[in-house]
Amino acid sequence: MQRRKFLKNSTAATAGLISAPLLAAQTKISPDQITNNIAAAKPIVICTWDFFNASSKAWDVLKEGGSSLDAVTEGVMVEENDVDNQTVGVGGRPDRDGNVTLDSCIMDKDGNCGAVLAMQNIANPILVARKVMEETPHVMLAGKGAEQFAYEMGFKKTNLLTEKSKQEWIEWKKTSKYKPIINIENHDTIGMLAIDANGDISGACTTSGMGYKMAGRVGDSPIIGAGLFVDNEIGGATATGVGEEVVRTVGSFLIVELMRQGKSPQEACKEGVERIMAKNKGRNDFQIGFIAINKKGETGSYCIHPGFTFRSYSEEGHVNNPSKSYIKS
Ligand code: SD4
Repeated sequence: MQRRKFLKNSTAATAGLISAPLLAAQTKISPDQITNNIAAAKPIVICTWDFFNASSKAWDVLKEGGSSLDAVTEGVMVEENDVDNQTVGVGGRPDRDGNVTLDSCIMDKDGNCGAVLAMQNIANPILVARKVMEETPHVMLAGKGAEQFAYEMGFKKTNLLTEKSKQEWIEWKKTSKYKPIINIENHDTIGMLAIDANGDISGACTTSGMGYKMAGRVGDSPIIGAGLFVDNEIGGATATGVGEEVVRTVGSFLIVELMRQGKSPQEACKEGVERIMAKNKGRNDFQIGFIAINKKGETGSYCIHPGFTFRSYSEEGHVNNPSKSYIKS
C-alpha cells in the first residue's frame, strides 16, 4: 500500500512524466485532484478480435456506472460461455491428450491480480481468477489446486469438451502436427481492458490456449505482465497469439512501461511486436496481436500478420478496428 501510495503521488502520474507534487506546486491543487483530472477519460472498453457480444456486455456494465473490474469480468465471460468459440472456455480445443485446460487472469486498478493456469472442468476460469485475487493470499493457482479451489468456492464441475471439439481432436490425432494457425477463425483468445466512469482501469484475459498443446503447457494469457498488465496510473495492455513469444518479452508489461515513457498506445504496441520480431531473426510464421489503452482513453494495437482486429466500445460507438501489422499484406 505504501509503495502504491508513493507511486500515485510521486512518479509518472501523467503521461508527460511530471510528478504529481510538482504539478500540484505549479497549479495549487492537490495530487489527488490531479490524479482525478488525469482520469477524466470517458468510459471505454476494448478487446482483442471482433468480440461483439463480449464488448457489448462490458459496455452495458460501464454504461450503468459499474466498475471496470466488473465490466471486464462480465465481458470476457460471454466468450467463456460461448460453446461455439473454440479458443475460450467451454467448447475450447483440448490439449493433445484430449483435455481442455483453461488459462485466465485478471488485474484491477490497485494492481491486485489473480490467475488460474491449466485448470480443467470449470466453465468460468475468469471468475476463479477473480476469487484467487479477492479471497486468497496468492496470485496464481494451477492445475488440480485451481480446480479444487474452484469447487471450494462453489463452482460446479462441467464437461468443457464439446462434441465438435472432440471430433476435431480425433481428426487431428491422425497427423498429430502441432502448428498454430494464424488468425484461426478470426476469433481467438479474449483480452479486455476497460476504463470506468471513475477513470479506473482493469483488465482480463482468458483462453483455452493453443489447440493440441502439450499436457501442462501454459501460455502467456494467465501470466501477469505477459498476457495482461494494468497500471492504473498509466494504462493497460493485453495480448493474443503464440504465447511463448509474448512471455519471452513480457509483452504487456513492456507495452505499459513504454507508455509510461511517453509512447502512445499505438507506438507502444508497435514496439512490442518489433521486439518479438527482433528476437526471432526472420521467422514470422506466427501471429501476435497486442492492444493497449492509456489513462486518457487513447487506444492502439499492432500485430505481426494482417487480419487481427480489436473491438472498442465507448460513447463514440462500437467499432471493429483493423490493426496495423508488421508484415504488410
Ligand atoms: C496462448 N495466447 O495460449 C494464447 C492463445 C492465443 O492465438 O491467443 N492464441 O498462447
